[in-house]
Amino acid sequence: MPSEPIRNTTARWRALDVRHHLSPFADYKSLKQDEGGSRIITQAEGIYLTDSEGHRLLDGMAGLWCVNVGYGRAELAEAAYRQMLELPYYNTFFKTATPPAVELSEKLAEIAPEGLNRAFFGSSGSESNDSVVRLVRRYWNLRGQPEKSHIVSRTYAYHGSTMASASLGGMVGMQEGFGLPLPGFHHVMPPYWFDFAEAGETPADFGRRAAKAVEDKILEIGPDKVGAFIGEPIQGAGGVIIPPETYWPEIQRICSQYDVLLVADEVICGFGRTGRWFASEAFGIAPDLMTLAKGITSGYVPLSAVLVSDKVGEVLESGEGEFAHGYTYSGHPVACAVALANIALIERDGLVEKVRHETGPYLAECLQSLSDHPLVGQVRSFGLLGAIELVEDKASRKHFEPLGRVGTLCRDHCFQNGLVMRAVRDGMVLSPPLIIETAEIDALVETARRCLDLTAKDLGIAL
Ligand code: PXG
Repeated sequence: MPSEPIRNTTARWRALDVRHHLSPFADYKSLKQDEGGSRIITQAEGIYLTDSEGHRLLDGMAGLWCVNVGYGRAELAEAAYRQMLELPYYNTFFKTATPPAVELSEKLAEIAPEGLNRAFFGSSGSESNDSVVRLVRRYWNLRGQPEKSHIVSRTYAYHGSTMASASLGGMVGMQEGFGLPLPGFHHVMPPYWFDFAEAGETPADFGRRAAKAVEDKILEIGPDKVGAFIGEPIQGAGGVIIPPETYWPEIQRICSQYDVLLVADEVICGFGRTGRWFASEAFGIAPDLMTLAKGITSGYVPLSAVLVSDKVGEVLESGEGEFAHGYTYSGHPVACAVALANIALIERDGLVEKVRHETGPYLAECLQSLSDHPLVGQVRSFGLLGAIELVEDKASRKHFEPLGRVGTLCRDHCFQNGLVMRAVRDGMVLSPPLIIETAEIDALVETARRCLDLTAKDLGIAL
């Protein structure tokens, strides 16, 4: 008797997930025992995901802040296919390179802010931030100041999940129990007015105080020991923390004054997310190093880069000996070919301008309409990055206790109602694909309001 064919069913996939698959950032006990495995996503088109049971979800997070051109773009699949037939792999070690790697380096130099003319490739934001640590140390070694190896970062920063990039990051949960941060990594308060400002402190004053925390830290460690400051122009995974206008100009001044390299982590902010090619342009930041990933290929294949300024590049190129660092897949030809096709799509469809002039302002306006909701303490957005803070008391900006519970309630309602919106503590965060249309933003915000109502109902709050 022929054996029963293996059927691809939800039950089978979930069973395999429980038995064999360890997901990142998961509570294995509860995922495997209580929930019976992960929700299985099988398809996607435009801004919508489909799960294995046929439910359709509006992806308000563009995957993990990365699917900038939306799902199902044949141009990217074709670019990968063509490159795989032509040259699926060759490395960029030992004095070799490939056309896609050098063509992409040039294209990035063209679209990046002034003076960032060189690229060092990796396959993830974490890898590229490890490369940042190496580049900072190499630079100061070549400058004859090897003791300038310390790096200053911020609480709630997310720079990746390797040992070095999680040390750069400011997520305590990723450090405790793992012997992190490694020595030489320091953290100061983020420019997060909503949670960190004192009563009556204006955003402008607070922005200056948050920048001064960086200066104080540099002075505490000693400017002769601090090699770099790293920051996301807008902190993404930390909760879409948009700094006051006074913050970045002060950071720029402080870094110049103490001869500290300024690193902009644009892994989330880059490739049109903020209505500029890079958020550094919007905030007037002139970085010495810039980390890119995610939107560089719209997440279709893994790729990342560190863009290196002329100032740093000239020192690297004038020093004796090799830079002993790199990855098998640095400058992977297929990934670079997909990145080139992705950038061409962003240009052809005018997505940067669309976010800046049309959908960014429209999202801001629609989010504003949620401010009257009893749970909403603040809405904020910049381009297509948005956040809705849920609070117990609007006037004092007091959060519910324990922090994170209400955000999770709201997120679960969103999922049940066809919307992917993440919770960071009790902030609901949004980062939809850049192809989203205004009518789809209406649908997104309408669902969000419905889910806020359901959350309020759970909490016994009258509407
Ligand atoms: N820098 C920034 C600013 C990021 O947001 C990384 C570096 C690391 O990139 P890789 O490719 O190594 O993951 C990130 C990644 C979340 C979430 O839950 C955010 C990220 C990754 C996973 C989850 O918000 N950001």
